Amino acid sequence: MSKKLLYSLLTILMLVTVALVACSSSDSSETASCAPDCTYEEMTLCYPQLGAESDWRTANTASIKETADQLGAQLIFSDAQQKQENQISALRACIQQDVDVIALPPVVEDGWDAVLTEAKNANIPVIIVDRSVSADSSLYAAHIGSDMVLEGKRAAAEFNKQFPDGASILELSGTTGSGAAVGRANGFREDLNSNIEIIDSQTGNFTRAEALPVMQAFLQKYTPGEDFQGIFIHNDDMGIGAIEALKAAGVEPGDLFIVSVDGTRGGFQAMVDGWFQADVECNPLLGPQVYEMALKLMNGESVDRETLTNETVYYPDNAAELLPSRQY
Ligand code: GYE
Repeated sequence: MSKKLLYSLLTILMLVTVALVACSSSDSSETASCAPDCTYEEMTLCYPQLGAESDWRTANTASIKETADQLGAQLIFSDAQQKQENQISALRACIQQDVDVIALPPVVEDGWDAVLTEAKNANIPVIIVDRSVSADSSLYAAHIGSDMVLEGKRAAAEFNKQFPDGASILELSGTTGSGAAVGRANGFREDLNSNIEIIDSQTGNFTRAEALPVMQAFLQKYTPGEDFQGIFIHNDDMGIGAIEALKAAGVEPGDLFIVSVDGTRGGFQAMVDGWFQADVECNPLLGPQVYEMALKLMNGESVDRETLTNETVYYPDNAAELLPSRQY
């Protein structure tokens, strides 16, 4: 065999190998081996929960766990204690275990590109749940959650109605950099009348424990009624922490116009007690939607890229009546 022929044969062999490798990687699409007839019993879903910071979160965790039990799906659950690095480690562990689908409630918006790329390269579809991410949308399959900007707008509408002649207000915001806090703050500012001024805004990290000292510090600086007439609070748990500080300072229910977000039982109780004048709903019961979409992804079916939860605003007038039937 001539040298030339040998080289040609070797080149052809190399090209064929490259083509085969390329084919096999694009062939192993995102569908599971049971597709298109996968059942919930064949599903392992990974849910690296962001924490246990609020009643909303507790209800979300319960919904994810209960739905897995009802459907007979396997769930790999973890609690990142509000730390992104813990969530990323949990995600990597799930990728290593080759789960079928990952559903990720991201603690903050930024910083997910690397691990989402790893999941994509491992052909594991990711559903972003609850809060949003800033990563390119090609790195995940879909998002299921609330419209946080709309929630902020709904809160602004309450202040606009209450203070047609203007007011000064405070804001107790959620976790810095989280989709929930960013969306609510932006929506609120977009729709708030220009004669209503937000004189100060601090984070209480969505927890009762952290909101209490933040409210105490506000009360050191500003006199309720005189310096500010209302407070926008990004979730009910922080609202409950703030109420403790307000009570201790001698503030009475109704002295301030307070609007919160979530619509938990605690929020409803705060309306019954006269502390909150409105509670913007944010529904945590996302389990059924998450598993339904996960199964479609396993089966290679197409899914909606964005699924927003239908929500409303609750008021004190029927809070007592609704409280017993609240699920969270
Ligand atoms: O409002 C708050 C929780 O991301 C929508 O997180 C969620 C928020 C919710 O801690 O209570």
